Amino acid sequence: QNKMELYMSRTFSIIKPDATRRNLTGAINAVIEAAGLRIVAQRRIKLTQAQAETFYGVHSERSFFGELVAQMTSEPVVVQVLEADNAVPKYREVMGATNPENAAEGTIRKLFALNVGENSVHGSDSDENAALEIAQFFAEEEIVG
Ligand code: RTP
Ligand code: MG
Repeated sequence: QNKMELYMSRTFSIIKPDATRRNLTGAINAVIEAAGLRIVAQRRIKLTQAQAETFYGVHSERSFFGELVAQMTSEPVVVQVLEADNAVPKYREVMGATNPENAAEGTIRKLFALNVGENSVHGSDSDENAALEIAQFFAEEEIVG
């Protein structure tokens, strides 16, 4: 095992319905790949109500929860596993701020997001959550690094 592999880590990504609806899967993947993140697993699915509620369970008491679940189940999403050096913080940087009005130039949300709810992508916020989220959608043998 070389040094590169030793420091590789994973994050979980979702290309959200507002983006798949506008045919932006490829454009978003191009930004992801240009930033040095490798797409090591990917599947297009329609989230069920239960899957979306489980996935965003941490936000269940928030005012926007109903809207968030409705939005995430409205149309297909693309679930992905991304691999890189420091994958979690790297992808958060590539995504940009939650509200696209605050997102930096060149970030996915600055380029493509419509508003704070329809913000085109999800990315894990910690290594711990990344592992949990990946396990919710992918078997280990589906992830090919
Ligand atoms: P995500 O979990 O989707 O990667 O986004 P995030 O970490 O940047 O933001 P988070 O605070 O975890 O919120 C999750 C998602 O909920 C929606 N949201 N809507 N209407 C609102 O004020 C509001 N705030 C958050 C967004 O879709 C956000 O990505
Ligand atoms: Mg979050």
